[in-house]
Amino acid sequence: MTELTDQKQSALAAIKASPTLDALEEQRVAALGKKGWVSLALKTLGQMGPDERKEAAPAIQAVRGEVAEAIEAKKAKLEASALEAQLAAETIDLTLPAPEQPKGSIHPVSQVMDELAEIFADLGFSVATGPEIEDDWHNFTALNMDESHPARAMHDTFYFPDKASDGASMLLRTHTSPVQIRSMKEQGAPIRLIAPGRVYRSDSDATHTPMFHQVEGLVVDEDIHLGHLKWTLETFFKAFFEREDIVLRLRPSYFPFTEPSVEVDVGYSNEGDRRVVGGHGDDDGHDWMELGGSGMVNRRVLEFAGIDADKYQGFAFGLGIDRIAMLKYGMNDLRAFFDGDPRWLAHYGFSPFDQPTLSAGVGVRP
Ligand code: FA5
Repeated sequence: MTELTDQKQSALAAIKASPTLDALEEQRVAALGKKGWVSLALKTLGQMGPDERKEAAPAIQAVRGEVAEAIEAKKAKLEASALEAQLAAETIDLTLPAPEQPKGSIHPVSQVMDELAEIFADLGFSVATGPEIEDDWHNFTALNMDESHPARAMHDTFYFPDKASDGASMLLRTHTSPVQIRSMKEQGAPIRLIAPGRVYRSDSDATHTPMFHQVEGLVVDEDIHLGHLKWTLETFFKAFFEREDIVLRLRPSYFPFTEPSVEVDVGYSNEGDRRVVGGHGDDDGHDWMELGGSGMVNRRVLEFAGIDADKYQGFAFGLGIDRIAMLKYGMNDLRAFFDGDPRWLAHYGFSPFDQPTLSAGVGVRP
């Protein structure tokens, strides 16, 4: 026992004198480690008679407790002083001037989404959202594309391998049009909304990417006709591109969910390596760019969404947000939008402080 007391005294002294956490760990191993002197002392209990053990066991445990406690206390002390030293060494000089250029910028797609919302809010539209993981019924069937409809094949759909618990096929939505169905079912008519968001198709080249952005527009009310659609799109594009000489071409087209259907092209010219909107696409040096699809909502779609198609009519459109961003800000490759290259963002990005407003201009450059 006296030997143990001696060992304890010198261990406590060594612990107290440990200059670093590593030195302290060495002391811990020497005392409490598997082959440490405390552990060896505990092992001797097995060879003792019951009376001897009754006396020795609590004494050894007490030594063990005292050593462990001393180690913990010293450890806390060493850690606190290490933190103190770090804090003292890592000072920053608050008198240094702030960086001249603020870091970080808003992605052009986010900026354009804010611009869209600002312009359409002024026309009385609210903003709706829907899930990107969609079921077959909302993405296709309720939009008048039943399972055998050939238009389904044009969407290059990403399907999930497993079905939902109710047996529905699940997919990444191929357009924002399912938000039309969800919103009409929830709100009924009349309705006036836009729905911007991500959509997915298995498609890739300079003007197509597997993930891109669309903005859906939907207006359902009494006595709505194609003239309302044309006026809305023209008014929107003039505000968006901030010029009056925007010429739209509405081309007859086909979508299962609109009847009649029209594709929307805008006139532009090439100035250097930059496309600039404006003017008639058939003039010299001008051309047309397709920005989206639109039309009068097919009455079968209104019926699928539970709306009285004898009382209400509607128009809808779906525009490619990335395409209109390219046209407005003069970019020529859509794939760069999603490379995440900070140099591209530094060039095309927007200041976080530059919130689009109708009064200050929806497209102010940083
Ligand atoms: C549609 O997606 C219809 N839902 C649009 C619509 C809505 C029509 C409401 C009628 C009523 P479309 O597949 O043509 O239509 O796509 C619309 C626009 O999205 C295109 O004009 C184009 O600007 C853009 N777009 C389509 N595919 C891609 C892609 N892979 N990458 C980038 N933009 C794309």
